[in-house]
Amino acid sequence: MFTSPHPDVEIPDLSVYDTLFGGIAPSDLDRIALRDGTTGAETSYRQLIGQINALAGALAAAGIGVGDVVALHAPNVPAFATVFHGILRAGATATTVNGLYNAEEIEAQLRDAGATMLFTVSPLLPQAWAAASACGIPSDRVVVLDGAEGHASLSDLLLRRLPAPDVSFDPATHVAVLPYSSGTTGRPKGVMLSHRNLVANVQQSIPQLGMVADDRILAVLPFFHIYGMTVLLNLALSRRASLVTMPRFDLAEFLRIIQDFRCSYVFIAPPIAVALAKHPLVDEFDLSSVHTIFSGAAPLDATLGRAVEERLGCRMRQGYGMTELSPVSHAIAFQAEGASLDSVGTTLPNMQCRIVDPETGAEVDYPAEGSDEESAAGELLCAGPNVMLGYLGNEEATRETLEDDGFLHTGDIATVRGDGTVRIIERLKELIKYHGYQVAPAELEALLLGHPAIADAAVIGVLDDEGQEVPKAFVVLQPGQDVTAEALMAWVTERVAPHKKIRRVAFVDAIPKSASGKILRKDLRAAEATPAGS
Ligand code: 4UW
Repeated sequence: MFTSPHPDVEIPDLSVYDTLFGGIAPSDLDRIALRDGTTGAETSYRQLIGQINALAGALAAAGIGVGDVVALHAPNVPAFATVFHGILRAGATATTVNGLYNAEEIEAQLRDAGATMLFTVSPLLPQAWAAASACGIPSDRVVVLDGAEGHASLSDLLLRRLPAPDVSFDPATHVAVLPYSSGTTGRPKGVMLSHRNLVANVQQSIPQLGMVADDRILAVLPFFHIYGMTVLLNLALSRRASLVTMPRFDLAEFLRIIQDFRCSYVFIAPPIAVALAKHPLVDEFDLSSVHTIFSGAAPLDATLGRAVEERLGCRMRQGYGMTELSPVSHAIAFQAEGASLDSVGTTLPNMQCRIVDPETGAEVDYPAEGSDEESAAGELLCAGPNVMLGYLGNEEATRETLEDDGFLHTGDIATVRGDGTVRIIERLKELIKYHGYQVAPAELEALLLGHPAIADAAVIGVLDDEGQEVPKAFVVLQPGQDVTAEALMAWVTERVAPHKKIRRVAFVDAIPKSASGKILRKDLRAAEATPAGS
């Protein structure tokens, strides 16, 4: 195995709340924790901590505490931080729900997670309420942050000014959050992350991500996803930086907020890098406040990254991680001037990694430390204090992903170089990333099989003209059936969140399958890489 080139960091044996806010310096209380990028409204650390405690008190009074799961379904608004940390402060578990989900998708997560309460916002209430009521969650347990008739609002709960409860649990085993991820195979599963997992990942990320209290950090990556949750809601707040929230991506608004709020540190996914490198609008804004742009969640093209650095006159960095790793496992250090963008950087402190042949499980030979050599490619496995406890209620999936010795299968093919940098070569697992959002092929395949004209189907990710991944379906029609690609895509669009749309369709005679009936995605990908007619 190989380890981090960085010295280990101390991981306090505390809850997320106690780590982040327990020992806050009095001089930090009046710093601004959150700025609403849309309205400009400010929340200080003092106000945020007061709200977190008041919400925890109201939750406790409603009987919510250790053992309960509360769903949080909202775009990036400052109140998200209050609710997220309030749920954890009350000892309950937060399951964060994608704001783009339709009622059926929300319901599936609420049921699987066993949520008994839901926080949402008024524009998302129709689908949230449909899902909650289908699961038997009563209207008084559906709280609308900005208020709506028939439901409590966040301010109703905060105005009760109830003291936070005394809760006790073991940070190492108590589940703090349940984000959903499809992992290496199948449908989305609840990823059990403990308080210790989240606390560890904050401490592990500090040396390489280098945020400081004077940073104004643009929070456009969704808080519900583990990247935004850990890097923005936990890490940035632990550094006493200021988060500038943006509820949804829109290029002009993104650029305006950076300019007007003088944002210094911006976390993105690769499609935003494409816009920053190429879009003419970028020249119309003053982006001189930005010192660093950090990309993650999908592969960043090195040339594209350089183009962004040159155009904006800032440093570009890349990180890698996955929900099951809380999520950060690798990052190009903030301080590494001139670092090549062709890697995801070095392993975080307190972690161990292996690269193994995915067929045989044999470990590759690692290059000598400091040499220019690169190992052979294989599946990356990671161990450390940030590795999840397991998948909720799915021991089989947990066993397939997590080895007994604590190493987690990432499902990504990687190499490591003598300088400790890791390169992600390709994805071995089924997962598709559309603009950094997870799309589980198994979910789309099950949906397609429910279409009356379809006999068989498989879904993989293919690259569009910008080099970004999009879902493509291979479809076998029932004998005598006729349906156009456009009609099929429209049919899927009506039934899934926008990021899960099928964007390409190919009609084929058969889906390649192994003897055991597994879809041979490798063969579909290989056929895709070979130009038609060759
Ligand atoms: N290059 C190639 C990358 C990369 C990548 C992710 O939805 P999940 O489970 O989780 C994430 C987490 C992203 C992330 C976490 C911490 C961090 O610092 C950072 O960058 C600043 C990003 O996306 O998807 C996990 C899967 O996404 C792919 C890879 O396949 C991984 O298993 N992935 N980052 N830089 N691929």
